[in-house]
Amino acid sequence: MIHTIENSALQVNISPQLGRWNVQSHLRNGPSIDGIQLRVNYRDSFTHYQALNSWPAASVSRPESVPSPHGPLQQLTIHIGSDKDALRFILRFALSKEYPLLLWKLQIENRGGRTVQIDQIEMLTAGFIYRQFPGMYGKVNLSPKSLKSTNERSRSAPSFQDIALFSNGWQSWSYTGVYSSQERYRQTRLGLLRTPMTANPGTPRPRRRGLFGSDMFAVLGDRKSRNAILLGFLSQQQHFGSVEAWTGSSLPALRVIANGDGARLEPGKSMVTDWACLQFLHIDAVDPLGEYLEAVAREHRLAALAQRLKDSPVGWCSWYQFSTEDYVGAVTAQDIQENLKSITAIRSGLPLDILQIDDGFEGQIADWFAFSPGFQHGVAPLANEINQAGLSPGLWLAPFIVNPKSRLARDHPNWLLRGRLGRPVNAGFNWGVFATALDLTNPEALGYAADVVRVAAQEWGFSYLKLDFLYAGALPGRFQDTSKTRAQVLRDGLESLRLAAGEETILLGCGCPLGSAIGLVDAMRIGADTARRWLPSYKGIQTFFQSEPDFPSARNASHNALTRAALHQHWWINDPDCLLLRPQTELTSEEIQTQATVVALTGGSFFLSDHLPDLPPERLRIAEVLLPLIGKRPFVLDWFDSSTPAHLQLDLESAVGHWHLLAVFNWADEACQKSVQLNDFYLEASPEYLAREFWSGGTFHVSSQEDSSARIELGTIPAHGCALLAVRTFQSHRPQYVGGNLHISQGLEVATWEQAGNGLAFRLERPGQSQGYIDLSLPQTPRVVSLNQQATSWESVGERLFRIYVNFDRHALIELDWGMP
Ligand code: 9PG
Repeated sequence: MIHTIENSALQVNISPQLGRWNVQSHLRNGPSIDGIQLRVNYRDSFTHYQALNSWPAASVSRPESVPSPHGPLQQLTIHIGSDKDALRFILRFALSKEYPLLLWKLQIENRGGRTVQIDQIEMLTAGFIYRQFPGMYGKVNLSPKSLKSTNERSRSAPSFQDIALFSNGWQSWSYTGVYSSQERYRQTRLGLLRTPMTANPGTPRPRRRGLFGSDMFAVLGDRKSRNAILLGFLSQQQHFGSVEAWTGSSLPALRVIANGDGARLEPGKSMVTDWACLQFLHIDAVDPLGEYLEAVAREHRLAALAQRLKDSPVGWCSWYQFSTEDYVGAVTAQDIQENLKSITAIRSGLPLDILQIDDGFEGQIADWFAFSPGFQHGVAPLANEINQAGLSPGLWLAPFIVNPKSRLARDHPNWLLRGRLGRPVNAGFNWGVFATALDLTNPEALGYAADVVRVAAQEWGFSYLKLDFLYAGALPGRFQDTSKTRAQVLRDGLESLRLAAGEETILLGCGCPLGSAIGLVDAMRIGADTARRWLPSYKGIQTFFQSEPDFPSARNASHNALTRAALHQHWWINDPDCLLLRPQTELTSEEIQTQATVVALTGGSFFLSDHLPDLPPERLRIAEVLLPLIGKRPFVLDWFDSSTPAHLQLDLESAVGHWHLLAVFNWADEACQKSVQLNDFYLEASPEYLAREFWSGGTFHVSSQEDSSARIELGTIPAHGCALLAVRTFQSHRPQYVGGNLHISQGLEVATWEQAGNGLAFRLERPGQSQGYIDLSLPQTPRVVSLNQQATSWESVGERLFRIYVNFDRHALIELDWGMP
């Protein structure tokens, strides 16, 4: 007998006799997956077992409605015994009426007399990944069957060249992006120096072309039909989730795995997975991952949590100025004080809110209550000074990682997580050593980590904490509590840190497995560190390091800021890492403009990290034009088509009406002719557009009358450069704001806009002192132009285009008229 549940988006058919199920989209030509299997790999002290290849003695209960954070779910429950009847499995499928997702979870009960260890729970296997799979294989159908019946043979042949996978990286720094079927999964070449940091040990790391891993969720899609399947988990509270996908032939394959980590399940005990989740989606939907990301947010009850942070944080961080080439902190209290002084001095033009002290103040990583020689009096007096200056003090801490040379390692050897041979685990090579980690299931060790956070927030007075190297709380090892999965250990650890910090403290997660921190942190680093160079290097050597996918570099930081832009404001505020502006780095001015554009258009937090007393005014200006932050999540138009997205769109609105910011990036290592094809973006139809490029100031009239593919020729864009256009529908008979150099949005600075007859009056608003110009399109040449009732200079800069020079403090009222009185 086949059991069916369905909602408006999809239908699930379950065959307990076969131990298989399938799921299909209700859309005509929509995708489907057939012959799906589940599998549980477990062991006792003697033998490895595999369960659920068949479902012996399955009994299916009638669908029932159960309440959930996603509204009522229609749930189907299947009880399955194991071959030896020692383990019992309860499989639940659930559908919501409102949301297009399928959810399922598996509960495992140990009814036998022996403890078992759960290694891997395959929540879904379909299609052929490895030859050694026994039995029949399911099938993943991405492209519509019905296309085959049309005459267009060429279009109907589902070519594997068009299949691609969006893969999410393990933690903050880990590479995230889309792979085409001809590529290989990007991995570090530095082996055990780095894998403990940036890869989940339970996520497959295949080397074969077309075969990829992903963490927590992944999207398999067809670039031609634009159909895609999202698979993943709604939370990472019970298990870390991994996806493996094969794209190298016309029959793709998928596996969704909950990492069991060998956690022990004692007789009489049971465990349950997080919800696994499947969604059929359209690659070109406005917010393609939005349904899934919001379901994850609901699962963590994010809406109900206190909203500490509405606006993205703005501040200064000490790391990228005061660290050495080999990533060691070399900052002093005096450096902090000098920069505090500068921040206060330049505040009227550049309002920074947070001064965050990074790595280098502590006596040693793990010895958080001892201080380096540069911080004789600790950091509490600095927190006080920063507070006195009207800023929020921020502090970096890495509460789960341990330097083996620390006092803590010496004094509390039993707090360290150890591997099979009894040696402290490898947490990756950093600070010139192989770091190690705390065993967070040891209550004293976790108590210490939480106390560090409590003292920093509650006693020293830091209201913003950057909690770093958090992956160290999820390394594999022999935990004191052997019943816990690594996901449970990290989630519990992070919950303790949030509790210790208090609800009021702003927490930034960094080096953190993403899913574990949802609902616990306010902001999250979503990419590799930036650096003083475009490409990764170490101690000045670039050759071995430049292809490292998640090593500190401006390129790697910008890449993930784009590929993970979708998470912003769904799960937290994205942190794209600092923007380095000083001329003393190896970054070109185009690379800096590109990074500034990425940071501004992806909406996340904004931190500077230069020694401010030495920063030239023209560099400071780049920061000024980003404030106030726009804060919005953009459309990443080619998120599924380019490994590093090159097309961003942000729709904005102010007193001047609505307009579009379009960014085009040249990620190539050489200069390149670029043009903007307006119909690549989501614009309203119009016979003519008016566009202004922010960094060069060039203006363009683009007509689409004769040629439906309206195009802007941008000329040559240098290597790693970009163009940022503000595009507006042109209205020849009315005055129009075209843009200017006051703010990167080219329009949010306009607070009011009134036109009457041949006159125009509008107000500009900026955080402090502003000097620059704005460009207007006017039906005729103006007669007089005034700024706050004083005449101001202006000039004609093109056909009906006029540039008005402005210099004002916070508010400017611009008045002008044209033509006959
Ligand atoms: C302080 C730094 C800064 C930085 C954090 C984190 O791959 N790596 O070797 C690697 C080294 C350092 C690192 C990230 C990765 O930096 O992201 O902002 O706080 O720690 O030590």
